[in-house]
Formats: sequence, C-alpha cells, structure tokens
Amino acid sequence: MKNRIVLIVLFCLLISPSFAKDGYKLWLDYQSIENPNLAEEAEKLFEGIYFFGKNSTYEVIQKELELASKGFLNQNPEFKKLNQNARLWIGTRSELSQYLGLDHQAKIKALGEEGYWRGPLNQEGESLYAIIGNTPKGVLYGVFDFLRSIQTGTFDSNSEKSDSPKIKLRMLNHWDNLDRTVERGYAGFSIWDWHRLPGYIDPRYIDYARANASLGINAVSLTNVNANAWVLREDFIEKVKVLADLFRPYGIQVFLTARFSAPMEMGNLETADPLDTEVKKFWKERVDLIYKEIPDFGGFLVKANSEGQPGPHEYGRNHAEGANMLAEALAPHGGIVIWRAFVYSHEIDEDRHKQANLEFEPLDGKFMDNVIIQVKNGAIDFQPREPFHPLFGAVEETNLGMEFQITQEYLGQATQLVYLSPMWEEILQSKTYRPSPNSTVAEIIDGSATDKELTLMAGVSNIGTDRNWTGHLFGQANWYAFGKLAWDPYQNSAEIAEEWINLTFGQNPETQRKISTIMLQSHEAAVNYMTPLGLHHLMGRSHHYGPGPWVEGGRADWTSVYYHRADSEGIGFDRTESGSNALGQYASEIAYNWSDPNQIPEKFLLWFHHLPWDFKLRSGRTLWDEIGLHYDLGVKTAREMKQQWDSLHGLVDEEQFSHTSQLLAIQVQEAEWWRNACLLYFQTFSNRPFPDDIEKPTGDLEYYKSLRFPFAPGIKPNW
Ligand code: GCW
Repeated sequence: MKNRIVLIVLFCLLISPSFAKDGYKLWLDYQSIENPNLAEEAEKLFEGIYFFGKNSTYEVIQKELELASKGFLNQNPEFKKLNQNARLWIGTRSELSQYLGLDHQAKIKALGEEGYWRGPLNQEGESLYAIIGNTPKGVLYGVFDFLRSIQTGTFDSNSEKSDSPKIKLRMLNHWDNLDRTVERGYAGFSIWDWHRLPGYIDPRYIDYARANASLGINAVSLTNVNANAWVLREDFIEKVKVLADLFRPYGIQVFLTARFSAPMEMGNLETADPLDTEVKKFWKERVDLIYKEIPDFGGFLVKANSEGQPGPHEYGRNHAEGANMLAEALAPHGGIVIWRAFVYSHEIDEDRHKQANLEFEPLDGKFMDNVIIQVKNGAIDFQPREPFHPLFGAVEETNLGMEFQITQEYLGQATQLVYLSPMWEEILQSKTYRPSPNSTVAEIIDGSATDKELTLMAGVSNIGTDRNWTGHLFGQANWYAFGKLAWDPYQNSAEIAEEWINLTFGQNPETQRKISTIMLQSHEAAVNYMTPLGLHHLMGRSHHYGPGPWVEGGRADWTSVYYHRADSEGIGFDRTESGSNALGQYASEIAYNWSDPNQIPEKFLLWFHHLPWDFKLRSGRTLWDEIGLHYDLGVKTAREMKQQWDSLHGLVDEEQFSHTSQLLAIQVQEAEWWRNACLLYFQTFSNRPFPDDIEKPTGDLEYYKSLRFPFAPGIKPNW
C-alpha cells in the first residue's frame, strides 16, 4: 500500500507541468524549437559560431547565445575558428570588410552606430549566416533580433533584414528612492539594492540589462525625479559605478536625477542660484567626480519647480538658466541635461494645462544644445486618455523628448490588465500641424520634422522586485511595447502585441488570437469605465487608485471637482476661448476644429468643453445617456476580457493562467466600482434617470465615498 502511494505521488510529479512559468524570464524564455526544419537550421548555426573580434559586448553576446542554444536545442553552442566550418559569423562591418562587397558595406554603414544587418553571405560556395553592425552594440541588437526570430518561428536563413533605431535615447526612468521604495511603483521594491552595493551584485541587474538591450533600450535614469541629493555623494557614486560597469557591455548608459538644491544640502552653500559662481563650481566638481568613476555617464534628469521640488525660480531665474548651468558642467564630458516640462504649482491661478507652454515657449532658443526638454505625453498627467501635449510643435529651436508612463499610476496599477501601446500610438500618430502641415508627434520626437539630433523617448518604469518584475504579468507587455516604440515610434500596437504574445505564450493560434483580442481592447475599456468622453483625473486623491470624483480636499489644490466641473447644468472643462483657452496653445487648425463641440473627436469632448447634460452627441443620444453607456460598455468589456481569458484554461501555463485569471476578476470588480461610484455621483448633478439599455449602477454612494487607501503601494501614507 505504502509503495503504491509513493508510486502515485511520483507519477503525479512526473505528469504535472514541471516548468511552471513565474514570469522571471520575461520575453527571453528560449523554449525548445518545435518546428524540426527550424531546429535543424538553428543547430547548424549554433554549432559553428565565429566572432570577428573580442570585447565586452561580444562576451555578453556569447553568454546570450549559450542560454539560447541550451533553451532552443538543449545543447551548448560551439564557438569555432573561422576555418573550422564556422557558419554563424558575428562582427562589425570593419571587422568583416574583406568579406563584404562595397555596396554591402555602404548599405550597412548607412544604418548608423546602432543599426545592424543580418542575412546570408556566400563565401567560396559556402553559405553562411552573418550578423553585422557598425559597432559591437549594433551587433548586439542584431543578435537579439536574430534570437527573437527563432523564438517566434519566423527565422529564414535565406532572407536578410536590416534595422536601426529612429530615436537616439531610448530610456527608462526609475522613480526609485534610495530607501528602495518606488514612487508609483506597484511591483515590489526597487531592484537597486543600494545597501549591498557596491560589494554585492544581484543577478537581476544582468537580467534587467539583457531585457532592455533585447529591446534596444540604451539609457536608464536610476533614481526618482523627486530627487535625493545623497545619490551624488562619493559613496553612492561608487555604487552607481558598479551598475554603470555592468550595463556598459549591454549598450546602456546611466543617468541620475539631480536635486537642484544639492549645493545647499551637500555643499554647505547658502544658495543654489544657478548664476552664482560657487554654485557653478559645486556642480562642475561633482560632475568631474562622477566622470572620473563613470566615463560614459549620461547626465542628469531634473524635475525643478514642480510639485514642491526646488529649482531656479526660487532665485528669480528661469528654466533655461537652471538647465544651462548644469549643461555647462556636463558638456566637456559629452553629458546632457534632461529637463522636465512637467511643471505646475499648487496655486490655482491658471489652468494647469497651460503652465508648461507658458513657461517654456518664451525660452525657445535659449537652451544649450546638450539640453533636452522631456515632455509628458499630455498636459495634465498621464491620464487614461489625454490629447497630445501642446508643447509638441510649439517650439522650434528646443530639443523635445517624450515621457510616457509605463507604470500604471492612473491605469489600474498592478491589478489591471491594460495594454498601453494603443494609447502611446494614438499620441505618436497625432497630427500637430506644426512645424509643417503634416507633422505628427512621432516626427517631432524622432527629429525628422525638426532636424534635431538629440532625440529621446523616456518611459517611467514599472519594474520592481516582484518575481515577474512588473507585478501584473501583462505589465511586461507594456515594458516590451515601450522599448519597441522607442526604437521605432511608427510601429503598430497590434503587431507588437502579437510578437510579445508569441514570445510569452507560444505559437498556438487560438491562444494568440484570444490574448491579442483581450490586449487590444483593454485600454479603451479602462478609459470607458474610468474617464470616458474626455473626463479626467477622477481618481481618488493622492493614491490615484479607484474612483474619487467627489474629492474636494481641504486646501486650494487640484482636485477631481476642479477637473470635471459637474453642476446641475452640465459637465466638463471649458478650455475654449470662453474658458481657459488652453486650446489656443495648439496649432490653429486644432484650435479651430476642437473649439466646436460638434467637430472635436468625442473622446476629447469634456476635456475641452463644458456642456449641458442634454447636449446631443453624434449618436443622437444625450450627453448624460452617453456617459452612462460608456461606463456600462467599459464594465462589459472587462467581463468579456475575463471570460475570454478563462477559456484559455489548459492552453496556457497554469501559473500564468491563474495569476491573470485572479487579477482579471479583481479588474471586473474595480470596473464595476468605477462605474457605480462615478454614475451615482454624477447623477446627483444631472438629476436624470439612467438610460434603459444599461445595467444600472449598484451600491451606496456614501459607502464609496468612505473608502480610504492609506497604504496603497507607491505612495507615502498620507496621515
Ligand atoms: O503623476 C505625478 C505623480 C507623482 C510624480 C509626478 C511627476 C514623481 O503623481 O508621483 O512624481 O507626477 O511626474 O513628477
């Protein structure tokens, strides 16, 4: 009997899936190749790899090929000499020049510093496969793309591919504090273990660098923009140096956030005035010290005069004077200043929407060449949907970079599946009409419309110590999509999703189709159940988790009530000429069209207009009814997403299945919570019945109002 039990237990262990996926490997989970022809082709290549040179980047490529070969083929790769039947050639254009015709060389050269070419090469009748860049970094990107093509089953040894990034700096911004809490982070603590650095190297640092390099992310800012001056101290620089040394072979440059008042906090000066000689000297010395340790240090990311952060305004100086002072210290080393345009003060004397343009437009032409202004995608703050920021197109002589938020501060945090790529794509494809009539945000960001060379796309990271890195498994898709769009801002969200699904869940067509449907409708669903028709900032105060449209707060501050302006007559923020005229900051084509509530895209309606509850929309229904319908649709889509996912039981890994299924159940509840709270609250103004064809909101408004989340992750408890 006892033996039988042992046998049964053993049998169960054998048949249970022994490779449960906990998400740690991200999209670099090199699974064994199913297609026998592809396996055979891959085997030939992995059995004869030749590197045309030696350097630290080739060493990391070698390690990646080892991992991949073990995963794909369950065997070690073989690194050969050139004359020993090497079939996979890896090197730079100049290393391989004697094997490449002039045309071929010219073609590769045109791909620039980070581009690559991969494809078949014929050498004396032998057919080989080569991965070539102009620099080892380009080679690295080519190798990752080659491995991805094997993973997705699309590799073809007879066809060639070349690619190069369209944006110079493709960067993650960590809002990580030195005590390892992460502002607006929902995936555990900071992965930077400052306490044990510089002595201890967490293997995560390497896996982090691999993941970024595989997407072409080439820069990271390690620390919160609400900055702590301590990171500029010698002992911290020693820790930062370790990370910079680890990331360098992966082509990743390190940046830090600089606290503007550091000269006072660390240098014992009485001022941080950017025009003061001692202050300038302080920064120059600090910068020189950093470059001694980290010769390729990227520079500083700065949040100044915003939300209580110190800045040049305290001394009667403007953003250009502040930024240029730092830029001067960095310029001799090739460093840059990334200065944020997210500025607003706590006094409400202007529509916050207008503040960045008011402060930055007059400074056009005054910033040094090594300064770039990093602009959030919209003028308020990473809302579920915003129109593009009016600074894009408003200045001609200033370098402008994009800041997207990957971490889902306003988009369901770590409980909701919201694929953000369609939202980013919508922004990037927006027509700005400036500098030329056909310009888009993407063309400003990549410099093609402005002839700028210093270009940037930054994403506020969603990474933490959670085993799967991002808290929600589908948060990985947002990290992935960000990297892809930063490389090429013209890519299509559906294709990016397809690729990520393929890498994460495998190649079963049914699985792929269902997951793609879920992902592609998830953003619109969230907009519908949170802030439809241009409503914004209805989230609970400070934690931004869940609905709080009623929050008035005790002090003169920015509240939900300020943004939605609901009253017995109607709802919405008048930003036309009769209101704040924030619309006037856009190109005249936009200002003209959007001033008319019958012309403006309805998704932005209440962003720019205060309208009566009975205003007729294009559907012929009233505004009140349409608001109800949108919330209702949001909830229904969330339920469909959950059903669709649950039908994948048995088709995806059990751990991935249960993780996502549980979170989708929470998401459905949260969608209902949003719908109930917002509709019940707005009804107290509209005094109208809900439309017949929607599911009526349930629950008690007072109860929803009483909910408090003092310990929501990502914020300091607000006592
Ligand atoms: O979205 C808001 C966040 C703050 C953040 C700020 C910013 C880092 O609520 O937590 O601070 O934006 O972007 O500076």
